[in-house]
Amino acid sequence: MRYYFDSRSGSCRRVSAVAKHLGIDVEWVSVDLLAQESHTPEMLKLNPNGKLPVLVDGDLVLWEAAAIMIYLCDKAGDTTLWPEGEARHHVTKWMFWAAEHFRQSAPVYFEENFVTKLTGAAPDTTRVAYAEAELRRFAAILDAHLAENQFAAGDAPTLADFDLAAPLSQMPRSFVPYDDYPNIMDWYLRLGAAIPAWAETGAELDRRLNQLV
Ligand SMILES: N[C@@H](CCC(=O)N[C@@H](CS)C(=O)NCC(=O)O)C(=O)O
Repeated sequence: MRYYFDSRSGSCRRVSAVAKHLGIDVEWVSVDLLAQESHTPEMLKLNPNGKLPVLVDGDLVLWEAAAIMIYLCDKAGDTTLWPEGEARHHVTKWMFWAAEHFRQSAPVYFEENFVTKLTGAAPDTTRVAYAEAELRRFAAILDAHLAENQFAAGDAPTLADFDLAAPLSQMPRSFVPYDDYPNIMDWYLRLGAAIPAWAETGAELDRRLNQLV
């Protein structure tokens, strides 16, 4: 299996953490997103979106981090991160909710508060104000849920936690105000403590992005 990734990406972090945590033997192929390497003709053949992560296993080519995470769990026969039965429906509920709602605001903050610093462009404050309204609407829901639950789908971490936690990876640079939500902040630390691969991939992401500024 070949896994194309950039360790500075929160989307790739989700897959990298699963591969490391489950000890799956993949060929790690580093792609430089800032050098536009995900848009070469070869990479666009694998993923026409020009995005990472991408996984290739024989004839199967997968993009979308969530699809790849599920594939890796199935391949490894894992039922901890990807539990069976009713629990799986709660995991997929939070995974879809993360993609459709909770994760939507973070890229706006990243682009306006970090990428503009690298390019010298002026931040678009109207865009950030809209992202903030959306963020606050959905963060309050996750925060209330985590007041009653250790992890998104119960007492142990699952793929849903990786999908929900990924946007917090860029918090030191994007300044999304997740720290107004104490249960979210506590859960994020709990996830890193429960899954060392989550903490390790976060440290590597920070190390490499801090080199840019
Ligand atoms: N929905 C996709 C998002 C992937 C994504 O946005 N990847 C970013 C890095 S975090 C990327 O490759 N951006 C490069 C580009 O758009 O050119 C997933 O979950 O895999």
